[in-house]
Amino acid sequence: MSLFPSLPLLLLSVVAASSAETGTCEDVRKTCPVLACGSPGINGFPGKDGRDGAKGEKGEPGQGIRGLQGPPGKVGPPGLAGSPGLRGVPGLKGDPGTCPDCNSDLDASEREALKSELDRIKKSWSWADFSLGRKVGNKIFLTNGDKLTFDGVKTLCAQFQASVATPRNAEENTAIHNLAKEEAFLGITNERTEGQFVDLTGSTLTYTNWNEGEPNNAGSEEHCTVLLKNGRWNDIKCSSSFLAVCEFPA
Ligand code: MMA
Ligand code: CA
Repeated sequence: MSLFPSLPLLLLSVVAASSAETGTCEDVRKTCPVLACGSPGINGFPGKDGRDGAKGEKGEPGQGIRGLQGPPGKVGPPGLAGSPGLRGVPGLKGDPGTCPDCNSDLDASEREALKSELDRIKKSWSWADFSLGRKVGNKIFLTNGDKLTFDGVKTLCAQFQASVATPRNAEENTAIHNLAKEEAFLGITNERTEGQFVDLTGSTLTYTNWNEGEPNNAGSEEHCTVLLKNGRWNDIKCSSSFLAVCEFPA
């Protein structure tokens, strides 16, 4: 037998080698002539749905029309107070007042006469250094020489639209001291609150000149004040009688 295969067998080998790559029925039949080729089958049903894919990236904003504006927010806290406004225009002039006790029936010449008489009296007090009176600042201290209880002095002074002498400083205290040659009541009491001496308007004193050891409320019944002969003060019984000194506006 020859060393080389026959030519037809060699060709068949070459065809068989190439048919393995294409795989049609025709090709297969060439390698296996026993097989008969039929018409192609119809397509099978689609396979089941695959798994969900990975989530996609966020899309671009939509192009729809903008929604309506929301309602206003809550009211905020009150702001700081503003600076004061400008001064208003002055009001209208008021109606004339009534004055039942002021001699409105005086004619012009009578009023003028009264005014000059008052000026004359004021002027005389301004230089006066009488034994019965002393002027200090805008006050005149006067005495009529009477010795009265504290209530008696208050009543006397009130009759002249005056008040009981009340020294507000050392100068006034000296003026009363020079006027009074004996102990004189001052307009200073603690009748309302023991331990608290006040003036006759109830105001706290801003000037005092108590004698040594005073006020001592001796016998628990000293609620009035006298100016002693040494010019200092002593608390004393209101029912005792001392010199009456009044003070007048000048
Ligand atoms: C003493 C002294 C005073 C007191 C009087 C009362 C003479 O002074 O005790 O404080 O007010 O007595 O007479
Ligand atoms: Ca006393």
